Amino acid sequence: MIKACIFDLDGVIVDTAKYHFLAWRRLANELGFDFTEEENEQLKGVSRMGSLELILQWGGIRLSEEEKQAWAEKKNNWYREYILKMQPDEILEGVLPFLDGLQQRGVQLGLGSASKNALDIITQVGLRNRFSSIVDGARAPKSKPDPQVFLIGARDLGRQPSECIVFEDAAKGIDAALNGGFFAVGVGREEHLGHAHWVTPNFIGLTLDDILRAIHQNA
Ligand code: B16
Ligand code: MG
Repeated sequence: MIKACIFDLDGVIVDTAKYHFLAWRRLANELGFDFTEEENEQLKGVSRMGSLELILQWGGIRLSEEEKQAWAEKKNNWYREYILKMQPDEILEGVLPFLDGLQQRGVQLGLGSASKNALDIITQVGLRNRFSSIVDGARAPKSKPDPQVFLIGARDLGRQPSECIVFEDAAKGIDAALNGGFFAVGVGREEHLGHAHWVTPNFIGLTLDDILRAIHQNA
């Protein structure tokens, strides 16, 4: 029986991935190189410092620990300029009716994000009070594919992982959910998320029954 749904934030509830990309790209450009949207895909669900390490590798750049901290802070300030302007109309299409449907059925809602900005984003788009558990990058320092972020969420809600569905847009987030023993639904493209129990392009018109049918067929 599914008692709770735990949602990733970036790329599932809102499209902040585009703001991360703009801010990281600005950092790369200032350091004298560039990277592609395909490379950016590898940053989804990865912590801030983990993302910086990858980007510096792509650019073939070595920095001291102090320099890395300074660049990560710069990037975060650029990123925050975008997120602090976010409005409720940036909630991805289909998400609100889907959350409504879950709440009407008494399914608990949790948020599980690697982002240390998660609370600000969810407040900005007016969804903070919807979630009974919010686990962000500060509460769960271990980066996905470690299941820590979702395990803390399940514990907050008083549920076993086998009673929860995790919704994720990142391949590493699906790994994290599977590593923790959760049902995993990929939100995005099959080619990136094919290892999930089921993949949907988005939440438009989706119901919990559609998902239960699909994940039980694929389990
Ligand atoms: P911050 P999610 C993740 O959020 C993003 O996908 C990832 O690109 C980002 O580097 C990470 O949060 C950390 O974000 O710099 O705001 O702490 O997808 O797990 O909600
Ligand atoms: Mg994400």
